[in-house]
Amino acid sequence: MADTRIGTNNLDAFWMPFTANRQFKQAPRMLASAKGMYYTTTEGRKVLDATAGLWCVNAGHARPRIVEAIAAQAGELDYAPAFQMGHPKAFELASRLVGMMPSPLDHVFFTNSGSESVETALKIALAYHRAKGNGGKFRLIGRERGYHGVNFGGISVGGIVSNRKMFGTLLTGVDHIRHTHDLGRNAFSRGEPEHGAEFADDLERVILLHDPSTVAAVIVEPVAGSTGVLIPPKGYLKRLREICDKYDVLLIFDEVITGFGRLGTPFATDYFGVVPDLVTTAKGISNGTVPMGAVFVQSKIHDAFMDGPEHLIEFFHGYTYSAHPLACAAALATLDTYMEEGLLTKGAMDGEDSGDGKGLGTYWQTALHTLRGMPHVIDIRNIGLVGAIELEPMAGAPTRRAFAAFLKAYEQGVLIRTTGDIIALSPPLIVEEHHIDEIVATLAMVLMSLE
Ligand code: PXG
Repeated sequence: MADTRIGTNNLDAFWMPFTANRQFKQAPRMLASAKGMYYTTTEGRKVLDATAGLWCVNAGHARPRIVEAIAAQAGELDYAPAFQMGHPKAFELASRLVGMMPSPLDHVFFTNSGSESVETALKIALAYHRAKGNGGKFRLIGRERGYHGVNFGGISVGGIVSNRKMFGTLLTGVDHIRHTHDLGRNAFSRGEPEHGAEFADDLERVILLHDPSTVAAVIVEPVAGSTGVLIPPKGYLKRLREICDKYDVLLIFDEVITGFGRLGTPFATDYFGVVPDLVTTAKGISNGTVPMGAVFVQSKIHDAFMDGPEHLIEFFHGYTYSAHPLACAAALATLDTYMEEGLLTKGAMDGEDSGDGKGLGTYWQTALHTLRGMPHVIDIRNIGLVGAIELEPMAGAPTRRAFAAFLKAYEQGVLIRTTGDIIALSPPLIVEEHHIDEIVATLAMVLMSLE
């Protein structure tokens, strides 16, 4: 048995999430602290964070305003019951959040994670149709290669085989539309790919297959993150919206990753000019500090519940920690930081940024695409401050090449994410040109050294 002890820590006790536990415990990668764009490991090594933690630390690490807000809140009001009681910061945060969304998305329901936001949105969608007298609309539609967290609703509508196959029958009444990844036509696209708007027609096919009277909602990530940054073809999301309108099917955007500036706009709904009926968020809402999620809901949906006697609960759903005071304080300070520093448009292309007119998106795009032609690279794609480098899988050993890249990059002082044989990049939005240069130079070195 490998010695899995570090100091007095027995590494065996912690069953780590989504981790190759045995590999990790043979050579642990331990982070001790973080500041701005960098982590520091327990060995004292600095590692550039090219993943914003797990797509969540959009304003960079240990931002003083956020740290202070959390500390002060813990001393002032540590907890307030979430049901039948309130506290002012929850209402302040909700008002500020809906102010950032297009107008019919006028209400938010608070959760503690992306997974909980997804469950919440699916339940609202089903209950809405029932409240409108359309209880026969019970089907939920997801998409291949979709990731919507790990709870039962989320894995049911999710389209990742390994996240589903071990867990039995899942939700019934769920179907999936096809994904939009098409390297044959769209490899090395910059921003939205040209080809594939017609993939949206698969939604119409599935709705008609089951009959529209049985279909409640469809959920998609505007840009699929976890399965390797799959950017929607031009016109695709607009077409999904039209099909949903035609058949009275709710459109849910899962913006857990795309929300809060990742695409160079506050939300993906801004980027693509498509307004969904519900929007799920988490991660960047509190800069990854205190767990939090929020589901944005259109007024027509919210108002459908506000019926019946006023002393009765309208929606039987919620969490002990919905709108937790620490999370609210963290989120308010996070929004202040985003606004003051113009971070939500930092990933825009040159000339599109509302601040100094110089978005970093163009620099990011140009820098990433210099890796074209490097060994094993079969695609590079980017949008806002997200990028992906897809590698040719090793014959007979899928994922192995990308995992080797992850380990090498970490040794070389850059933290990246890999999924399948795809390297995904999503630096904090405070990233500067010299950090981008460092990420790209390290990746070039790593790619050259891969088997
Ligand atoms: N929806 C989407 C679109 C997500 O990306 C979730 C829901 C679930 O959120 P929680 O907070 O329950 O984890 C996510 C989470 C990765 C990676 O590296 C992505 C996520 C989480 C961890 C790693 O791609 N996305």
